[in-house]
Amino acid sequence: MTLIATNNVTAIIGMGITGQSVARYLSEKGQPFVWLDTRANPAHFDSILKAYPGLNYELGDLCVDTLTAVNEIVVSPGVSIDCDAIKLARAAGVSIVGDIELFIRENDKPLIAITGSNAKTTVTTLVGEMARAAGIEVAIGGNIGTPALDLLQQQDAQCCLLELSSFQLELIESLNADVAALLNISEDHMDRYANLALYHRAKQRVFYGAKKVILNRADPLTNPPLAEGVQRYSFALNQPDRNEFGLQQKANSEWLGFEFKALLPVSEVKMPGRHNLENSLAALAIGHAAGWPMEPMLQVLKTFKGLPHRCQWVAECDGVNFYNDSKGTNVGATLAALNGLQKESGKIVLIAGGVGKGANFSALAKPLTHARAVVLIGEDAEKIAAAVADNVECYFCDSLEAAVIKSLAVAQSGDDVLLSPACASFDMFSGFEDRGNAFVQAVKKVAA
Ligand code: UMA
Ligand code: ADP
Repeated sequence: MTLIATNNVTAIIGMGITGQSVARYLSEKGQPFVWLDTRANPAHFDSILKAYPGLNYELGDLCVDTLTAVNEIVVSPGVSIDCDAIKLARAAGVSIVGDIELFIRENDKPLIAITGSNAKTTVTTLVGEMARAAGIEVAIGGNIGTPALDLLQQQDAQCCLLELSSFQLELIESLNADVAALLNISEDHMDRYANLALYHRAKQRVFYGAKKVILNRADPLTNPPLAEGVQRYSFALNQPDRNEFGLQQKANSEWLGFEFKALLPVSEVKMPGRHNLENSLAALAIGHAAGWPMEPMLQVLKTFKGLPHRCQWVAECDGVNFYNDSKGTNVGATLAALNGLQKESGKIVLIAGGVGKGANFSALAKPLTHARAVVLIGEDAEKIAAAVADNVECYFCDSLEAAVIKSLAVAQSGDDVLLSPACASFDMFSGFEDRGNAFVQAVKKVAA
């Protein structure tokens, strides 16, 4: 069915959880809308029709006449704005925004915004735990799962915490966050961006209008544009200086520190891997910038074990430890996991492969020189092999279960087997959780 929208109507594109939150929000405001989805049969269509009797909707190719006739288009993050219909609407003066822009217009609470190519969900969760430990009621949403507009319902919240993707940041005019953090930048979503510079530009939008900024001083691409009166804090694994979080030596051991003060021995941080020390420092920097007390934040680091599917220890078999890093869906994440788990004795057998999203895998070659082997699965297995085979032994397997068996066969006692695919999972699984669960099952089978 095609219904042409009229003026003073908002268009929503996408019937996923973002689109549904926008529809709820506009309905409450009494704002009429037309709802579009480019799929012929979107997943939640039947329940949407039930919830909105008489809905004005369009399925299939976006209709230029509809999009140029509305006042504003709210585009879901998974929908690219680089298409003719949206471009023509913009040229015709129609406002193109995302759900986060609608959220910013309404939100009157302090806002913390976190982005980066990797570690967003870990750091956002950690910061949320730190807020609670400091006695602050916090509403958490965005890319982490709860759509931002739903946070407006959490009236008791004293502060809002958003994890933001580049897709969401693209559609924001000015975020004006009280604290904005850019954790790291490495290639991701290269099937949606023509080059790294465009992706980087989208990520930098987290800093627009920010009062306090957090950057990673080991990653120059996280440097915010210069602006007067903006308080800067940084984190990295080196020795901290003024306004810096980092690692320092105290009594022959390594400590997390701020400026010249040692805060917590590294040995007391519960999350595994050196990259999680970076994440701990980033979270402390964000909490400190938000004005929260240090002591309860440090207590959280002593108990927070990290999230499932992120460098999670699974089991040990014949002296070989298995780690599930199924959420390692790009090259930067896999590099962090490889470096993070590296130890003095024992080598890593890496299981990688899947849907590469147009990535260049060559950055994996050098660190894999130190690995025992790479076991490859999925659509882009050959592509990864082409990039790394000169540096490390490569094996190909038809399934993740076969890859686990092969990994155990090539590993030696003291080695680690790491599933960190550097790829999305959709060629073989319904998502990274499904892939991680399949890995855990296969490991438990060989370890039984
Ligand atoms: N759709 C189209 N045309 C397209 C693509 C999608 O019409 O070209 C429709 C689909 O048919 C579907 C709807 O859009 O009906 C889905 O919208 P969506 O892809 O924007 O997904 P949502 O369900 O709204 O979830 C989004 C984020 N998804 C993406 O960015 C792809 C979720 O992040 C986020 O949790 C949620 O909003 C709440 O903010 C997920 C994600 O994969 C976890 N994010 C990427 C990542 O982390 O790498 C960026
Ligand atoms: P995101 O939400 O950005 O995808 P997650 O917290 O879910 O981030 O972690 C995703 C993956 O990023 C992990 O599985 C791990 O491989 C990698 N990772 C974790 N910490 C870091 C870090 N500090 N730098 C780079 N990669 C990291």
